[in-house]
Amino acid sequence: MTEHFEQRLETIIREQEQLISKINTPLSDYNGIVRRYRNPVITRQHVPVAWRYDLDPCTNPLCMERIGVNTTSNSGAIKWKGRYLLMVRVEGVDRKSFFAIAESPNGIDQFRFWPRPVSLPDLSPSETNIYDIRLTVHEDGWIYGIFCSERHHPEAAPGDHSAALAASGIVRTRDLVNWERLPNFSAASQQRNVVLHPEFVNGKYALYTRPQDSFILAGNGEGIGWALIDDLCSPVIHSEKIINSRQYHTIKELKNGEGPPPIKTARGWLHLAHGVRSCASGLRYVLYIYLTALDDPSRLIAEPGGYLLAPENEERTGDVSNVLFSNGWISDDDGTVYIYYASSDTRMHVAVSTIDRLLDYCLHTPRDGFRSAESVKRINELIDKNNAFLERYA
Ligand code: M1P
Repeated sequence: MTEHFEQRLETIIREQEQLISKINTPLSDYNGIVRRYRNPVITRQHVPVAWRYDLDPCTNPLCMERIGVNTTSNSGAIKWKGRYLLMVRVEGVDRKSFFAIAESPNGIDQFRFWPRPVSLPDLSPSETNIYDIRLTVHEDGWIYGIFCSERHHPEAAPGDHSAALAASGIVRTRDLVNWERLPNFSAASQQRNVVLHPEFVNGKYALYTRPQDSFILAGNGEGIGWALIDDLCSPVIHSEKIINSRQYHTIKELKNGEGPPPIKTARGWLHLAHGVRSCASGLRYVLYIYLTALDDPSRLIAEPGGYLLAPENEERTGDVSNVLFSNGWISDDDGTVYIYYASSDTRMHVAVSTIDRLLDYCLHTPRDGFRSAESVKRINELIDKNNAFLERYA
């Protein structure tokens, strides 16, 4: 080995180890609902050196990176054998995404990738890109992963190399190592952000869907949909009803999409979703929460106005700026909720809350009044209540 090669490799490995073992700390800025952490939990610098570098000094004497990684973002999440696992969307510099699992002992730092990326069964040569997996531990005993399966639009005009079609792919596993691929969902429209509900509903598999007219825009797709299907081995979405709508002048006026599978709580199914609006700087993605009924997960019972989390500080810039996106959270036995979110399609973060706090937020934050006058009315009501309280105890 040349001295240069040896030194450089030693530096690369040492710096990566320092990054992985760095302790994460909560930020002091806290609204009582959800607490952010200082460091991203996974970045492209976390991706194993052996996936990127040829470690043989004879074939890589200058110790250069051979396979570059662009981003590590939108990750599914699961607690598995006492460890916190993220199934990360890793995107190469060639723009192709794939999945790779990283695990942490505590959910907030020390995420380390498993030795190899996930190799999913390859269904069709036309499938160009896969991303945004949601992991559902289903009561049928399988762990399912539903993800976006993208291909070039078969009817794209000559010379149009951008038109794409989004469908939803399904895999299932019992050990997170061996994956069985099922046929992609068949549906009337393009579909992204399809999420499997963890329990049977009326004896059927239940899905959160996101009908969309085109690859980017929801168009006439009015929001997050709900569909029941008999069989995931020949999965056909026959009909959908909208359970969480888009609305003018809200955080989700352009489109919205279900995040991770909902969490079952004593007060209802707790959902995390993303809402998108259009502005001068492009599309702005924020995260919001809503609650549906335990006896009917498609019935909305509470939805606070506005967002839970929006891009802040360094989160605002990246590969696709002004975006927060989440497709994974973990609810621990003690009630702690780890919300894993990507900022600007570039890096993964964690924000921590509890079931009690999220329910309190959901049930006691005013709903969106849809008009400025309503917003002022709500603030005045709170001021009146506070004044009455303060007078009573003065
Ligand atoms: O770039 C922001 C997001 O854009 C898409 O979101 P949606 O599914 O709501 O259209 C996805 O490509 C997502 O991966 C990405 O983070």
